[in-house]
Amino acid sequence: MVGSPFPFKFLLPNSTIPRHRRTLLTDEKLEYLRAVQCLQRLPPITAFTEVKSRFDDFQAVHVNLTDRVHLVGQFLPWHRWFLGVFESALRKECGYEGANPYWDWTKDSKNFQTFLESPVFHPTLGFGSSAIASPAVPNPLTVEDGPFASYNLSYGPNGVISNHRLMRALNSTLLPYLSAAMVRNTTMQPTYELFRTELEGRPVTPLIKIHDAGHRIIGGDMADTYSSPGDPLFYLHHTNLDRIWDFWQRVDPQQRMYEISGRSTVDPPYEDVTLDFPLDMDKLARQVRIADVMNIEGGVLCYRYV
Ligand SMILES: [Cu+2]
Repeated sequence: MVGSPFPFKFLLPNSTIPRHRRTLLTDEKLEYLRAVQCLQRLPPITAFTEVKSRFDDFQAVHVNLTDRVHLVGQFLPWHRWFLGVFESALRKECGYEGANPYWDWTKDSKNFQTFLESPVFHPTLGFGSSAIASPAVPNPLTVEDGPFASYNLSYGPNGVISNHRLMRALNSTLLPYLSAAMVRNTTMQPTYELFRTELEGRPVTPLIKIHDAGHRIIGGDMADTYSSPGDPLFYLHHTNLDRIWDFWQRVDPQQRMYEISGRSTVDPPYEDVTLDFPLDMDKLARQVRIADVMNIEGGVLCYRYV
């Protein structure tokens, strides 16, 4: 395996993983993929229409809360808590002992060939093929291999009920937006307000940024704002965004572990989020406040990125 994509973060307690290692071992990859497949077999705890597994629970809650947690100040804290709850389900219900892995796509974005060769698309040690469209076979394409190829998703684009298998449609034109320079441009922003808008992308910004580029470059289910958690790659991409936020926070922890801003709703009347703002997870988990997830090593979370 080249470079260090598909690396990981680890939990502080009882961790035996050496600090310097940045890439998951084969066993650890298989163990993560097994745990996600396990969630796809467990019965749901939410009551949304057509939800048939614990994996679908997360997609359905995301679909239902999408309009409240994107394009707003709570975008990053809400997704951090969502990832924490997902990881907790993997650990408590599926015996997973690791943490959410992240996908550092800067290691793969040199050109389209290196991108297609990314370990995340590996048919047995990754998330299955990239499904590249051609003039003869238009987008999006069904992912035909890998651990998630046979799973039947219940929600499709716009969160509409749609029974289908996982779809992707790789788009090479977005590669430049996933460069190390784009990440640097995000982390150099001096305020949370500038940072969060620089990260999230369209339609908060007129141009594509790292968040929307990561969704759109995969295409298919992953490209839809509502139903994207139907593609397990959602969790790797968002964990990486969470890592970038954590990196930005640690540049000036005294200030940035407490710095939050942005309107709390997409439509007026506008109100700015504060550290007291509640993060709703429906039936997936209890409601916490933004303050509870500002520090990944404290509050209701306990992990660190390596
Ligand atoms: Cu989202």
